[in-house]
Amino acid sequence: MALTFSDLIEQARLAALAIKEYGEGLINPAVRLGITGLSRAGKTVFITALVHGLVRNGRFPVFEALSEGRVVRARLAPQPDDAVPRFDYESHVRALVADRVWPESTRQISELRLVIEYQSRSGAMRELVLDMVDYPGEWLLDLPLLSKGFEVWSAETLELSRGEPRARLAASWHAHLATLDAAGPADETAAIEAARLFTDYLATCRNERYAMTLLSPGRFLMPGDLAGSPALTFAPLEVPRDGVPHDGSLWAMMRRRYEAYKDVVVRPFFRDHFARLDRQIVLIDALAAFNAGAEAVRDLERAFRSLLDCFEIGRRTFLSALLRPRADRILFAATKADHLHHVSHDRLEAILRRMVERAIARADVAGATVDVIALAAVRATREAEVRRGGATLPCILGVPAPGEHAFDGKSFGGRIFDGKTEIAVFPGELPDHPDDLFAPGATPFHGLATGGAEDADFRFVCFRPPPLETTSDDAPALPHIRLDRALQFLIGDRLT
Ligand SMILES: Nc1nc2c(ncn2[C@@H]2O[C@H](COP(=O)(O)OP(=O)(O)OP(=O)(O)O)[C@@H](O)[C@H]2O)c(=O)[nH]1
Ligand SMILES: [Mg+2]
Repeated sequence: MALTFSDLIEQARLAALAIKEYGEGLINPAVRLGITGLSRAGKTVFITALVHGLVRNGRFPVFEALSEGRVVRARLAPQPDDAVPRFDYESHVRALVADRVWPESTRQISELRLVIEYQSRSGAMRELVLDMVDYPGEWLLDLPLLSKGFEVWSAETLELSRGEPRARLAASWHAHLATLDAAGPADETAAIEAARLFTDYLATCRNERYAMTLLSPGRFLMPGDLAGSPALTFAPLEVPRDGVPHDGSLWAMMRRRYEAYKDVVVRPFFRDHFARLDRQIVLIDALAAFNAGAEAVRDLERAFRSLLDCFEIGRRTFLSALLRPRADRILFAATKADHLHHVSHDRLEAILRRMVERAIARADVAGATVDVIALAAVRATREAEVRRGGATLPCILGVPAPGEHAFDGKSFGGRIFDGKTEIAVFPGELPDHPDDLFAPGATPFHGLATGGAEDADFRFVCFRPPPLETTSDDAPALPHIRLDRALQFLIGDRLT
């Protein structure tokens, strides 16, 4: 692909950043940990639980530096970028631990720096600086736009919107689109209406019943400080993939805004937060997709493919290759594993491995160490065996969040949970063979998108965060599943 002027400027900026950080890194060894994940994947909870565990000496037996007693302390420190808000760790911990509610959806980018004081295996006292960034997951799917012009993006978005279940949800937007003349004069009212209907379509696709993930542009769903801005007033048009618009046409206007969106919103986000990572954890909530159905699972896979292609683009920039080692460890993590009995954790891992296997194959070639795990940053459930009709079902016990619907086995009752009562749930069994899930047109199970809740094979309920546990040395800690293994993989080697 030929380099455009914007690409060259971008590379020059990356060069300047890399040189600055290289100098800083000599004084203060830092690890920039990328916490990547789509909306609701569990990024904010992951960062909060990880920091809480490190600062409060949580129960992390697999995290060697801590279990060997070499971590002296971990403390929060002022972050490196003055222009980015601080991650509101204290409020998130208060919500999780004191109020036992989950943090709200993230609306803005934020950053947090943690300093781990530790003793190396040779006995020397050292510090490791860990920088983490949190952001709204919706924005992640803007990254694939960088390599696409308006016409290709329009064609792909329209093609996707013609498959089920999206076609049903796109009816109003499609009807309006049919009235537009792309080559006709630029019409602001038509552009506003098209953007509004297109945004409505994206929002409906995201609804938990359909749980579609491949939804861009990200700021349409989570505008941040751009709400109402003209940069968001565009929508796909029915135009040829390789066509060029006439000046003054609706097409030319939409194309200009699309490019402005990439320049003003997407490129800076990519530059500042993705092209400079040392380690990466990619969080994937496969269970929400299972609730919705097989089409949602395939959509999630498509979204990750297009995303992981972008990381390839990021890596190839010449200075990140020369001056700054790219992320040399990548962990793919299926989150919220506490929604399943542990007998299903291997299946969840196998499904995730199948979803990202192309990316894994490439990363192996490029020399990065890659692993896949199923984890729960915060474990909200316990396990139980429940006998029903002579059979023993592997169930989980937890307190459903207030407002969740009560159900019995597969049929929903009208009752709404009060947020206090503990229930036992058999969440369903994940498929044994991940390949069955991804074959086009396969319907290996039923989800909410195609029928009523009574017919759904899975129903992963939102449980309230758990009360604190007490560790062996009487410190209160948040329960988790394999958070320590994730930590060991991500930074264990930097604390030896
Ligand atoms: N049981 C359980 N639920 C979790 C866990 N992590 C996240 N969740 C659930 O998933 C929801 C989303 O988690 P967040 O951490 O806010 O997700 P996010 O990736 O920051 O989402 P955005 O801010 O929208 O991008 C939470 O409100 C919880 O309901 C976990 O470890 N266990
Ligand atoms: Mg968040």
